[in-house]
Amino acid sequence: MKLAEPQVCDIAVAEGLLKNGNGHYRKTFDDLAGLYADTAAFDALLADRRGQVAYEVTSYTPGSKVSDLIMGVTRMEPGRVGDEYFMTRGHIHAKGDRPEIYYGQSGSGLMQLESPEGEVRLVPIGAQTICYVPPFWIHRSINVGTDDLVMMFAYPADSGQDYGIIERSGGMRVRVVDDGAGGWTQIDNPDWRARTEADIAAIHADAGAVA
Ligand code: S6P
Ligand code: ZN
Repeated sequence: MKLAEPQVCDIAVAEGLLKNGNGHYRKTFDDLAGLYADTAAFDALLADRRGQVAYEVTSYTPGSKVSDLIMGVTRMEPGRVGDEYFMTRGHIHAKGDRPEIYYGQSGSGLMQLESPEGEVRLVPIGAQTICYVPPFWIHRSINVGTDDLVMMFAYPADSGQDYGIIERSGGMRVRVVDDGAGGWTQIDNPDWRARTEADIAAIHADAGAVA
């Protein structure tokens, strides 16, 4: 059996990039319409920063089998839209039972996790923090610092991402905002709608687990 060759990549921490990978995408602020609560503040930000990168992902994908791992780096700009800190779109893995690890490289972030039933966890991530995102948790990263947030990640290559789950519930259950003293605090998202039993059952049915 011909085995895959090892792949060696470097994490350029200051640039926030994985070098020698095979994937790279950027999300500009224009791509993030609808993500933040304060739409007037978002429009003001866009007027200044249209076309500029909010976050970017560089990665290495060896293949698409469950037995492969995708590894990569997310770099996110610091800042806020109104009171709300910059964040990624967030998703659940399309095969919901696929886990992920995030490994902080620089900056100050949070991993926001939400279970299908609506439990919330906010896990601080700094350099050298490694966070295990268990199966079935919706996850997004948030930059609560004043510098770029750079995190390495790895997850099974057949996981896929379902972004609609957050839109369907009116956003995630809490929003992370400036606490007025240079830190962060969480507030309830009044638009959030709990998932139904049928929604939750569908998430588990899409697990894709091998028995
Ligand atoms: C993929 C993994 C990361 C994120 C990246 C951007 O499962 O969690 O690669 O894709 O941090 O976040 P998002 O929410 O825009 O995909
Ligand atoms: Zn993920």
